[in-house]
This record gives sequence, C-alpha cells and structure tokens, in this order.
Amino acid sequence: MKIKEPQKSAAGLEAVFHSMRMALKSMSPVKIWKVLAPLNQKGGTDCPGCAWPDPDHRSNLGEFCENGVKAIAEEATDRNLDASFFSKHSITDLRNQSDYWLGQQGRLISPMIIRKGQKNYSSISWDEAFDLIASRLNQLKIPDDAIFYTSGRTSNEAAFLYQLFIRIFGTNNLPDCSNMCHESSGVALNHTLGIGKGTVKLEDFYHAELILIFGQNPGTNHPRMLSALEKAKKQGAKVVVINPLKEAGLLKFNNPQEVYGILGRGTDLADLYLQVKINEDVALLKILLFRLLEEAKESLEIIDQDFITQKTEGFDTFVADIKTQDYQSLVKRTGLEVSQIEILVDWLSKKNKIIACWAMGLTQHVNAVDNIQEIVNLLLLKGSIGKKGAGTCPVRGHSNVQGDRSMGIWEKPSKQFLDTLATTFGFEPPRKHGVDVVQAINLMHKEPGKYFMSLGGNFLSAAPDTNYTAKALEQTQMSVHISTKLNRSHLHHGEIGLILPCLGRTDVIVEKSGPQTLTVENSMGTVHTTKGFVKSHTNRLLSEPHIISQIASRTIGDDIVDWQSLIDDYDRIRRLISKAVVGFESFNEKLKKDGIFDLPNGPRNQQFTNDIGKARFTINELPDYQMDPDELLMMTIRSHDQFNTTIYGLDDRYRGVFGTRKVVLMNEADVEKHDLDVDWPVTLYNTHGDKKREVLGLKIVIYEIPKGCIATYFPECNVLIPLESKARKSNTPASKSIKVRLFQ
Ligand SMILES: Nc1nc2c(c(=O)[nH]1)N[C@H]1C(S)=C(S)[C@@H](COP(=O)(O)OP(=O)(O)OC[C@H]3O[C@@H](n4cnc5c(=O)[nH]c(N)nc54)[C@H](O)[C@@H]3O)O[C@H]1N2
Ligand SMILES: Nc1nc2c(c(=O)[nH]1)N[C@H]1C(S)=C(S)[C@@H](COP(=O)(O)OP(=O)(O)OC[C@H]3O[C@@H](n4cnc5c(=O)[nH]c(N)nc54)[C@H](O)[C@@H]3O)O[C@H]1N2
Ligand SMILES: [Mo]
Repeated sequence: MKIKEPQKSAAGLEAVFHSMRMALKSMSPVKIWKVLAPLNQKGGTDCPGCAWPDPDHRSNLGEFCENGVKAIAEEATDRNLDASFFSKHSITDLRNQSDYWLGQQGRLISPMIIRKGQKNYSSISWDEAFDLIASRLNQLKIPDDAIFYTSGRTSNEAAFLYQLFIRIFGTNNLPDCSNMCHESSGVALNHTLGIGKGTVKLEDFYHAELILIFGQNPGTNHPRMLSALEKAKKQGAKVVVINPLKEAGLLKFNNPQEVYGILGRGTDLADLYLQVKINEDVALLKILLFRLLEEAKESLEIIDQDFITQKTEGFDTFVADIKTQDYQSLVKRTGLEVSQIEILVDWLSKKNKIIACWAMGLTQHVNAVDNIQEIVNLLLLKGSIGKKGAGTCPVRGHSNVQGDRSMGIWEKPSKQFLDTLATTFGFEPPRKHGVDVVQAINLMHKEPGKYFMSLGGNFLSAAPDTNYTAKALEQTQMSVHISTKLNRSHLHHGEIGLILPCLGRTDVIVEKSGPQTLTVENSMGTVHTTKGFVKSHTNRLLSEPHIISQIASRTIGDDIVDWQSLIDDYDRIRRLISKAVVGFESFNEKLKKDGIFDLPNGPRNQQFTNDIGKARFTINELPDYQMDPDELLMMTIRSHDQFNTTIYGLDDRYRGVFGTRKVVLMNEADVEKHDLDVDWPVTLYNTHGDKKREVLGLKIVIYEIPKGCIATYFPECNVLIPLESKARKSNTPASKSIKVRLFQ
C-alpha cells in the first residue's frame, strides 16, 4: 500500500504503458492486436467500456483509451474457468475472495448449477438448464413472481428479445442498471423536455462557448471525452468543472496521440474549478439563476426572452421562487467563495452556447432529479437548448444502457410502446408497472420464493445494502445469471442457482446463416453495428440472443414468435425491431447503407415532446439534511482501475492511491476534528432504522475534499448504503450522499 500526491494531469504515455501492461497479463501480443485494431472503428467492435460516441474521423493509431483496453483485456482474457475450477473451490471459499481475485480467474465457459445445501457448482448441459428454467417459470403462481434484471452491456437485439419474451410471459418486472445510474436524468429530462436522453451531439462540443461538467470524472470513466474537450478548448470554449474533488483528468490532458501530449505538454482543461460540497449543486445552481435574473434587469439580452416566451412554460412561477432565495445562505451551503461563483456568473451572462454535462455525481442523491431539473432551468433561461453548440449531455455509463431502454428494458413502459407490441405481435402485454431495482430487492426479501434472472451485470455488488440484498437473492427459488465472468452475485444463489456463460462483445458469433452482427446505441442517440473478432476457445458458449430465444421457446412456445428462426439469422430480430420501435424503421436497410444512424430527438430541434409540448421550468427543493456534528457525508466513487464491480487492479493512479481499495479520502481538518491517527485503520458506520451497518479497516488518506465530505470506493462501501436512502421520484440509490460516522 502506498499513498502519493494526486496527479495534476491525465493520459499521456503513462496511460499507454499501463494499458499495454494490463493487456499483456491477459493475452498474447497477436491477440491484443486482433482485439484492439477494430475497436471503435467503423464496422468494428464497440468498446464495452463506456457509451461515449465515436468521432466521424477515427484515428488510425487506435480509437480507444487506457480503460477501454482494460475492459477488453478483462473480457478477451486467455484464462478460462472450467468445471474443475468449481469442484476445487466451494462457494464459501469463493465468498472469501476479493472481487479482484474472482475476476482474475478467467472467462466462464460452461453452464453451471448449484442446489441449496450443496457446497460447489457443478456443470449442467445447456438443454437441461433451459428445461429447468422453463419448468420453474411455468410453475410460478403468477408471472409477477419473476424478476428479470438487465445490465447495460447487452446488445439491442438481445435486449429486444428479452423484454418481448418477458412481456409475453406476462410481467413488466424489468429492473435494470439504469435504475442505479441515470434514472434520475431520465425522469428529470422526460418531465422538462420530453425525452429521457441528452440533446447534444459530439459536433456540438466544437461549437460550444461554455461547457459545464458536473459530478463526472471523465479522465477515468469516459477518457475519450478528454479529446473532445481538448478540441472544444482549441475552438475557444471555456470549461467549468463542478466537483468536490480535483480530478486529474479535468485539470490537464496529455493527448497520447500527439507529440506534445506524449512529452507531457498537454492541454489545460478546466478554466474554473468549483469544489462544491457534496450535494450542494442545487444551491450553486440557484445562486447562478438568481444572479442571472438580477443581471437581466439591467441588460435584457442576458436571458433569451424569445425562447422563453415561445418555447417554455412556468417561467413566472420559477422567477418568483428564485427571487425568494437567500443569496448568502446559498453561498454558505456550497462552501465556495463568492469571487469564484461570480466568474461563472460573468461567463454565463456573456455566452449563449452552453453545454451542461453530468454523470453520477448528480444522479445518485435523494434530490437527484432536482439537480438535473435545475440544470435544465439554467439552459432554458439562456435558450441554450436545441441549437448548435448547446444543450443537455447526461454522459451515460454502460456502452449500451441507452439502447436497452430504447428496446423496452424498463419497468414502466409507455402505453404507446405496449400498444405497438400488442398490435405487432398480437398479444396483450401486461399493463401494470413492474419493479425497479430497489423494489425488486424489497420484494425478494419480503416474499421468499421468487424467480430471479439477470442478463449481464452483478446485481448484488452493484446494489445498495449488500447484506440485505444478499439475503434477498438467497431467498429466491431460482437465480439465473447470464454472464461472461464470475462475480459475487453468483455466490449468493437461490434454491437452485444457474450460471449461463455467454459470448461477449469481442467474440465472433456464428449461427446457421453465418457470422452475426449486433447493434448498440451510444450516449448521443446514434445506433451502430458491433461485432467481435476473436474466436471463442470453446464451442460451448452461446450468444445472449441465442440463450434468450432458447429460454423463451421452451417457456412460452413458438406460437407468437418463431424463436428458432431468430437464432438462425439476427437480421430477422432487427426486422421485428423495425416494426415495434419508433426510430428503428427499416433497421437493416439503414445499417446496410452506412452501418450507423441517428434516432429521432425532438428537443434537439426545440420540439418538446413532453405532456405539455413545451419545455418546462421547474421549482426544485434544496436538500434537507440534518447532519449531526460527528456525521460526515460520504460519496462512493470509482477508482481508475475498475469498471463498476469489475476490479482491474488495486491502484487509483490519478488520486495517488496504490495497492489498496480500502481507503477513505478525508479533509485534514476533519482528521483533526475527529482526533484520528492516519496510521491506524478506521471504521465507518451508520444506523438507519434499527440496523447498524459498518465497514472496518479503512486507511485514511488526507485529501483535498471539502470539509464534512468523504469519499470511498464502490462496491466495497455499498454495505453502508441503506436501501431506503434513495432519490425522490427516480428511486435511484443515493450512493453519493450517505451519512456516516467513524471511530478508531
Ligand atoms: N473505466 C471505467 N469507466 C466507466 C465506469 C467504470 O467503473 N470504470 N463505469 C461506467 C458507468 S456504468 C458509469 S454510470 C459512468 C460513471 O462515471 P462517473 O459519474 O464519472 O463516475 P463516479 O466515479 O461515480 O464519479 C462521480 C464523480 O462525481 C463527483 N461527485 C460526487 N458527488 C458529487 C456531488 O454531490 N456534486 C458534484 N458536482 N459532484 C459530485 C465525484 O467526485 C466524481 O468525480 O462511467 C462509466 N465508465
Ligand atoms: N455505491 C455505488 N453503487 C453503484 C454505483 C455507484 O456509483 N456507487 N454505480 C451504479 C451504476 S452507475 C451502475 S451502472 C451499476 C452497475 O451495475 P451492473 O451493470 O449490474 O454491474 P457491472 O459491474 O457492470 O457488471 C459486471 C458483470 O457483468 C458481466 N458481463 C460483462 N460483460 C458481459 C456481457 O457482454 N454479457 C453478459 N451477459 N454479461 C457480461 C460479468 O459477469 C461481470 O461480472 O452499479 C451501480 N452501483
Ligand atoms: Mo452506470
């Protein structure tokens, strides 16, 4: 374990070195070339890392980042987990291993089963596994006794078939990783603008005058965004970061594809860095709105009067609310200096092409929906929506999480979506809303005997309240995971536990009609193809669409959908999607032309598609905490060496943390206030309801973070997140603002 000074720049040659070192640990140089050459190229493999869009012109030097290489190395590893691994390691044995160790063991290559009372998983044939699933599903009292989770790596084709099967089976119980991620963005944007997605395209970054980045760490989580920011800056844009932590990737970017970048003479990114206190973004935004309205009294052109009159609703009540705000107490809440805030007020007054980007720093709080609605208020005031160089940019996480929603992976499908399924396929879909992630955990906990299935992901480690969630999963009658890698969710199984290993993004898929292509949708609503180039070590692995079709065929039969024919040729799946999903008409034809197309997006053209047909100003609440003097507000964040619950390594290079993940980043003043010794481990705990939750043995790292705030890593500290701590309106776990206490 080593703690060093945090870095002040990101990427560069060091990133190239680290990525190659990681790749070489997993595979041969020839294979590395084979998987990396087509990565993010036209007609190639979509990186399973994040959902950041590809530029029109792709670099010949490689269109990927350090963390993309890590994601690829993790999936395309030469190591395999066969049945002998599971006979050697019992469940108890495996539970004692770290997430890092579990991931390092290799790819799952054989369907596995375990029954309550047994100590080890053992292999099972695909046929037996499919029949067992079908018979259990058909024995359920009601279809709502089954819960079907989805993670955002799943292709459009797999997602569409999955939800179609589940709805014909009879339930909308389709929780997904979005529920823990950008759900708050979806709720806020649907309500205010009429589409749960962002409005900007990559090109807009190059026309923007001001780019605001709230609660996001792109240097680690969306590294290719740094190239876009660099280009935007060269075109004259100013970048403002609003984040409690000074993230290296937002300070300076050493572009590894440019000589000056390699030499470390990179581009400074943030022109202004506002280290706001955790969850005080609404306070900051209210100050900005208050000040802009004040300034507009003197010079009317500061706000976009025409846009406000023609395109929006609720302006007068919004203004009345902002006028009642107390400037001084808002400033105090943010922990920022007036002089810093006024710089931003000045830039906002003078500029009209504004892009607001955000990620988990805004969406995972009790008032997360308010955070995003307040950003929309700011953009509406400036008329900064639906024009070149301006708009909303919720930066998505998983590479196809946005596509999964377009395909109908949602527990609250719209009436229009269900009506179209009904007419296209001739069945009556269930109309009652299903359960989201938090509701699913409660349901499995309170009513033992449910069926739980997950298409990708690691439900247990991703969800809050780890111990409570583990018990919920253990009480199911059957837990089924379609996965590429072993993870903690597999180790807390139901009465029967099944692991179904599948082909991943980098793998070649061959069916009767030949090699198959899949599709995904990026963070900016562009759909494109993806295909793998590595031949799997074993012919036992099946693709996700194949597995789903087999389960569907055996559970509900082939009367409504001819599942076998879909397996044979994935163009047929896309033909069904064309008929059932708006924007995907002539899907195959569009792909044949360019392999890429944009989905319709009303607000991008100032066509607001919500219930009132106008953009909506909203009134939002300030978070209302009652913090005791000995309490701290904790955010759980990602290190540089992880992809969600997949741990690539134990370093967080940019933050100067090496060889451990059990750390708590703290302000020096808090260390003194709580009389802590940095050489001793600390325990974090909280009591919510009648339950005490704790994490032991954390190393204190003195860090530049606002007083009263601390940061720990996800998923290790998910134990501390009470299931009840969730966002109003979106039900997203509040994993970025959890009250904790500590002792030594
Ligand atoms: N390499 C890699 N790439 C990834 C992922 C990964 O784990 N690894 N995960 C993918 C997924 S699914 C997602 S959703 C995204 C996540 O991408 P991010 O949202 O960038 O991920 P987090 O680490 O959760 O970072 C949250 C950021 O918000 C800041 N923050 C926390 N609380 C607040 C607050 O109250 N206000 C403000 N203004 N800021 C705050 C934190 O300091 C941190 O910089 O990345 C995707 N890409
Ligand atoms: N405390 C805290 N909790 C959080 C967050 C946080 O910031 N803080 N972030 C939340 C967010 S933003 C998200 S998106 C969720 C993530 O939640 P999930 O999406 O459920 O979790 P992942 O870690 O991405 O899933 C990893 C697993 O997916 C499987 N997998 C990988 N590739 C494939 C594939 O191609 N096909 C299939 N079938 N399986 C595959 C592997 O078995 C791997 O173990 O976690 C959430 N939880
Ligand atoms: Mo996410």
